[in-house]
Amino acid sequence: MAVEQTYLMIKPDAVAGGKIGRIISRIEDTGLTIERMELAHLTFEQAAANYAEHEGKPFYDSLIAYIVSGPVVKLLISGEGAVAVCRKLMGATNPAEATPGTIRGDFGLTVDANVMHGSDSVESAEREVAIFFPN
Ligand code: IDP
Ligand code: MG
Repeated sequence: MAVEQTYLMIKPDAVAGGKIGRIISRIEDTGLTIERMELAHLTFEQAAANYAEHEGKPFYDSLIAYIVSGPVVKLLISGEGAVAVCRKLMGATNPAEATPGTIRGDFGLTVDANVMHGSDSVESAEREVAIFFPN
């Protein structure tokens, strides 16, 4: 594996639910490096750019409305195999199917408010980092 960057985001349900600290602890426990971290309210344009691959799907409109509904925590993470390490740490998209011990398995309840976003490939990560940390 190579040193990679990945983009993670703690979603509005987890921020509102007071789970930032516990989620950050789990990210730190992996040994990966937190390069940037910022509490922010996403613009509609950022949300649409991040989820462009899902445009036209039945859940797209509610996904965009949800992700701009409250503050999120944006994270730029780096380290050996960072993309795959973080996907494993997050668990399956649907918290009901996510393994206990994963962030979604432990802190999530529904697929539409599933605690975290994480880039699914090195290519996605490059695209997403450019959207959320342009400087
Ligand atoms: P991922 O977040 O695990 O990469 P994606 O398939 O990329 O999953 O979907 C993006 C987000 O869209 C998910 O995190 C979830 O919040 C939402 N989503 C995905 N599939 C569904 C669905 O069937 N119903 C409602 N929301 C969904
Ligand atoms: Mg995805």
